[in-house]
Amino acid sequence: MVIVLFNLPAYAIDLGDANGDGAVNIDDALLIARYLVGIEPVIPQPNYADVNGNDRIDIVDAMIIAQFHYGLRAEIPKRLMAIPGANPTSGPAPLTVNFTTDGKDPKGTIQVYRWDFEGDGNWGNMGDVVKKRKKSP
Ligand SMILES: [Ca+2]
Ligand SMILES: [Ca+2]
Repeated sequence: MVIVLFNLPAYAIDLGDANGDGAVNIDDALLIARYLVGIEPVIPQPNYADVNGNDRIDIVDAMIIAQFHYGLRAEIPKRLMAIPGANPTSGPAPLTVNFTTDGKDPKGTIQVYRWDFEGDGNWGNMGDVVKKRKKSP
């Protein structure tokens, strides 16, 4: 039996959804603009509002979102959240694999890494490198 691990995609989030409605559009740009002049007291998702990543929410972020909304910008900036990896990625069972991740947190520092190898919602707190021994799938 040979175990082959799928390449896991990096998890990235679209920035710009400041109001948290699941879409990046002019409403987010207007929300930021209203927030900056004091009409709106809070931005529901401030970590998504700083689209240019300069650690400030300002009119440039609103302009980038507006440019995206009106088609003047093809893509909205993304922020990479985690880069999962495995080594080795295949081999005969039983296979011992080092799972790794290089995570990014928009808020700053990652406090804990959690892994759910069984996919059952039970998360184990471990480090950013985890060794697992896999039997046959
Ligand atoms: Ca939105
Ligand atoms: Ca910004």
